[in-house]
Amino acid sequence: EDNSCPPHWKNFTDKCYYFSVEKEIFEDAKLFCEDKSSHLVFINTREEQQWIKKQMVGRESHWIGLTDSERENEWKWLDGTSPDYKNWKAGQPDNWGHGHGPGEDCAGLIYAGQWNDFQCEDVNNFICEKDRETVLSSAL
Ligand SMILES: [Ca+2]
Ligand SMILES: [Ca+2]
Repeated sequence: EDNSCPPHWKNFTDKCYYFSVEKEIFEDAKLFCEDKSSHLVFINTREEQQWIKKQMVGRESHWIGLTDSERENEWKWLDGTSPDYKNWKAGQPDNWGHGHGPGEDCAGLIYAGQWNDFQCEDVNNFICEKDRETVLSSAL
């Protein structure tokens, strides 16, 4: 058991992850993570994607830190970087307008961990990520 992540956070590599019990719209999920000195998860590798998928129980969708709200179809992580690794479900992102209003500009994980673009005002679970804190042993 690695206890260098806070209670209720799970460790993978050098990161800690929080899988919410809360459901929020994208912006409030983003603020929730920031309030915990973290950010909505950035999924950068297949290994990270597979680990996250394994942690997801049930069929709830989870926000990730990916949006094209600045420019349509230009998906960026919340730190401004463009995704290299991607795991979109076939046919997504589709910017579906639901027959009215704006399209879908905020990404999340659906069942089986594949990515879908949702309307940012949808209410979903979410995953926060932060660096694992380095525990320094005192040499004094
Ligand atoms: Ca979009
Ligand atoms: Ca979609």
